[in-house]
Amino acid sequence: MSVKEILIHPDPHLKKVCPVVEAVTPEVQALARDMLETMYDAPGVGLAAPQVGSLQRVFVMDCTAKDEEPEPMVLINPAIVWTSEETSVYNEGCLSIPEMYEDVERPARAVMQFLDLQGEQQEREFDGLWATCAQHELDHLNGKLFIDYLSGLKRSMITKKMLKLKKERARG
Ligand code: K1U
Ligand code: ZN
Repeated sequence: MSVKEILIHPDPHLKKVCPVVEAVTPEVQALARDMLETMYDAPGVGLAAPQVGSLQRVFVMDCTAKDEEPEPMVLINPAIVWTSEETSVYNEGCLSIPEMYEDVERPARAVMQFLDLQGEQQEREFDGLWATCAQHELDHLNGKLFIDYLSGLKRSMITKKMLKLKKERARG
């Protein structure tokens, strides 16, 4: 297992739609395990494959609180099959847009179907941070970032800040 580099916005990988995973191979399983290690190391509550430069339809998440037993989840080919009419607003962050947090409104609850790490079909209902995070991660697999829900002005201000951060990091 290894911790992978997390790509920072703007990056072409973060704008691509990830194709469906045809088979849950040992390579896909290894990617998912590396993504969990990278997510916990960051630390974050979710991570999608394009954020580590892999255009696979895979994300991982664990939204348990610090005092709870960890619940690492791997979702392959996730699809939303139901969302609540009720919405919730969460001050979202993104590991590809460090230190920027903005309110985003999304359905408060969502049911997703997906394949787990063993390739078994699963269906789960998410609420609270789990629902927000699952929708944020699914957006990543469709080339969408949380800043795409903001005004053009806010989005371009954040993008400029990220370009500056990337330049500083490249200089070392
Ligand atoms: O997709 C990502 O970039 C991960 C992102 C997920 C997310 C967070 C909040 C709302 C929606 C989606 C993060 O994990 S940002 C970091 C974060 O929220 C966090 C970090 C440490 C402890 C707890 C939360
Ligand atoms: Zn993100």
